[in-house]
Amino acid sequence: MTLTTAQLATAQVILDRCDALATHSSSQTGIERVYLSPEHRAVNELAAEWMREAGLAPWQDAAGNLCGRLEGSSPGLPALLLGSHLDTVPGAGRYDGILGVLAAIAVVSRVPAGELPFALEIVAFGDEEGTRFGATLLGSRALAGTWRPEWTGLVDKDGISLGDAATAFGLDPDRLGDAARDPASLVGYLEAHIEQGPLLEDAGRALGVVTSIAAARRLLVTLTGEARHCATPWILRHDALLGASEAILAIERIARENGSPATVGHISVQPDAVNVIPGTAEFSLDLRDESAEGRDLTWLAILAEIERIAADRGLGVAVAEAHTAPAVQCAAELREAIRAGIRWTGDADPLELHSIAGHDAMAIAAVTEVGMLFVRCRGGISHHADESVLLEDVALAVDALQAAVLARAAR
Ligand code: HGY
Ligand code: MN
Ligand code: MN
Ligand code: MN
Repeated sequence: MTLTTAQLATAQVILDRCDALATHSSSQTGIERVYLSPEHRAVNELAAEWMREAGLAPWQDAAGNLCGRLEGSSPGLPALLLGSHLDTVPGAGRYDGILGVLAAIAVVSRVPAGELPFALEIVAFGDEEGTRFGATLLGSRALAGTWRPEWTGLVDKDGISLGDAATAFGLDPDRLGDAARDPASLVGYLEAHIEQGPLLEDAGRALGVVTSIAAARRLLVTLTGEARHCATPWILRHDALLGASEAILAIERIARENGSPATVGHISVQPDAVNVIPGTAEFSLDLRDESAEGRDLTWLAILAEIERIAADRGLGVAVAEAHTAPAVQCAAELREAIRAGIRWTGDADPLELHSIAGHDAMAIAAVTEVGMLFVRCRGGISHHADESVLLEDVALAVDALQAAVLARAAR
């Protein structure tokens, strides 16, 4: 499909907006924007402005998600949600989540009010990444009605509680769960997102249909030995960091054998001094698999190996669960709508992909059907400043998302 100047201009607006959002960062060395921060407020204001330009009257929901609604053929019809997230990991790129929100705004600005048999609602979620308070998908879980009141007691690395951050943001910490939507008010949820993997690029495709999202589990493992002077003989040492090092290599081996992606992205030791044997070592484990059963079997094998290593080294083991999410299947009907959308852009046989990355769609699946469109990103690189997308792919993504909405409307 040859793209017109107008299609490319739409995509250029989206890329320019991604650049504008990227300036709202709490860090000077890369983008970082967390839930309920001043940067969160700033990007909501900016995106609200763009929603107004698209003819919407945006509002912020009880959890700090930014929403905008276009009525369908009569006022008050159930809504098809289009969205993704505006928060980022530390050292983020410009497109993870953000591209999906801006593509949704572009689609809604092309659709006349009163045209569709459902309303269209854009949602820009305030928390998907979960990097500030440890629990993840907070914005989307609030909308899905799975908010837990005890989350207001979670604290960030500066000791600020989620409740206090919500108050500073202008929200009522006791009413964050009021963002919940009635399932009867929803038709479904469509999310466009960069692939965050190399499969589309390898296949020479711009877009793909997501089939399912991986089951995930996040754990914190603490090994406890004895902090001692570095003059201590080997035979008397119980070095928690050596145990953790062996455990982490075992995690790699077991996870590779089982085909379950596993990442240890955080480690800390105590007392954390050059001339003291580490007495405790704490590390995170993010474990994923196409099925919850596969994920849990991998974890049981990992845990057995950690316990063996700890016993050999005379270490204690403690495990805390931080997050568990089941695998989510994209709804057949919305997969078909996305497939029709991609076909409309000229790809007769769209590639289907399983998502190892987590998405707001995982949380939204608790309240309505979900479907996802993946957009090629260079080298599959994400969660890094080098995230990059092609102008042409962004133009195709907007067309495909719009065509998917129309396909769902025509059902
Ligand atoms: O962790 C994830 O997969 C997502 O990018 N938040
Ligand atoms: Mn991410
Ligand atoms: Mn994302
Ligand atoms: Mn000494």
